[in-house]
Amino acid sequence: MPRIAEVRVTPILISDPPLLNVQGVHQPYTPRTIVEVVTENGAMGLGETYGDLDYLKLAQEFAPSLAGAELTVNHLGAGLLETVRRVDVERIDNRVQAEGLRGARTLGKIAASVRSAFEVAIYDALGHELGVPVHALLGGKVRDAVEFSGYLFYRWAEHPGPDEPKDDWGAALDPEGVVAQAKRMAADYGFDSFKLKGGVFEPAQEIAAIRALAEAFPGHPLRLDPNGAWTVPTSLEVAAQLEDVLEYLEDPTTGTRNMAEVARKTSLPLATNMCVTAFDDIPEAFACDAVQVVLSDHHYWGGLRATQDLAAVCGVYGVGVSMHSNTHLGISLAAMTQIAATIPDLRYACDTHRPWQTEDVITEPHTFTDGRIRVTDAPGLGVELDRDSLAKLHERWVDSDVRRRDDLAAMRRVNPQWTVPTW
Ligand code: GKR
Ligand code: MG
Repeated sequence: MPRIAEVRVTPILISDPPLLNVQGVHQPYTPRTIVEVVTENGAMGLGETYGDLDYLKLAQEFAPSLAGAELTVNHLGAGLLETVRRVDVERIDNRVQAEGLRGARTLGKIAASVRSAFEVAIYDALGHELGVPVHALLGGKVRDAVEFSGYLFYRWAEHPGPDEPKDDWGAALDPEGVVAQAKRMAADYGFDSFKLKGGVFEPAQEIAAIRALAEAFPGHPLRLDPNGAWTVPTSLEVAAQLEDVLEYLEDPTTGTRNMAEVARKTSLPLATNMCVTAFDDIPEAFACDAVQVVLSDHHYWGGLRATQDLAAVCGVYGVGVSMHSNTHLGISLAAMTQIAATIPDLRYACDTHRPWQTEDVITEPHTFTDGRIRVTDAPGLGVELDRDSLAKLHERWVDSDVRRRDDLAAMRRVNPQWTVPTW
């Protein structure tokens, strides 16, 4: 087995458009962490995960311990858990801090998210050593292309500050704006299904937007995700009004009990990336049938193999599997595509933030055909690091004081009185 010679961890800041959600608005720049694993034979593997300070500190503390280790993934868990206990982790308020959009923060989940970047990088490096794609290391692909859904966001035309990144998507603040965004995504990327990030306006407005989408795209799978912004009665009201057009309703409310109550009283499947976000959450949630679809995410479930385990457990319980995404670059998209290619019963198109990120750290960012990404058989993840771009985005991180995603603070630049709404 080849050994690891060196591991590099690089924090970067990437530009992000002013996308709205229940906790505020995306900042002009958001952090990511890039991991490079180099083997003694010179093969290289890449990984990517959250860039918020706690994740970065943990990755930086842990990385040196891998030098000299075998290029395998099984030793990652224990070492990381031991390191995370040493790192001074900040307390956050899930309700108002963007991490809460992915469910409760625990030490285990921070470690899992960091682990995922090292695991992906090791699989990538191993793939290069052996000349095989990552999917082959995970048992092999069961499809040649992975379908993604278009991720629609209410958004402002631009960030409030001068000299902040701009794009040409324009504002989307009403049903017409949402439909125009979906039409452009369908034309440019061929997406067939759409997810609207809700929890931004009062539910009646978001119901109108979904209705407008259903009219513009008859029969296409649609999803609405307010990130737990609604009470149980509001969730039931929305579900009743959209039962005929939604493929699933994602995290209408927070907490397993509330989700279970909604699930009992609607025929719509409920999906989640907030209530079941770790293996520990599964027994209670599945026992009370709180969710019918779990959104996997190799970042916070702890990597590619954990995602396969999650899919297997869901299969046993008859719970569907789909895939969640957060702001990400091409290394993560390559990993998402490789793992999705290996999951037999992936019934739904995966989420991706891709249209919203225009910068990347790989030389050839992915393209979508008919809303799908072809599953490469090239060695590893099939992507190559763009060193100049990595250096430039790292330089931006060095020159900035942005060290975590903070949608609430970004919103308060415009409206200092703003608080997280509940309907
Ligand atoms: O990017 O604003 C966002 C999303 O709200 C993201 O943070 C969520 O984690 O996309 C995610 C979701 O499905 O909840
Ligand atoms: Mg969600």
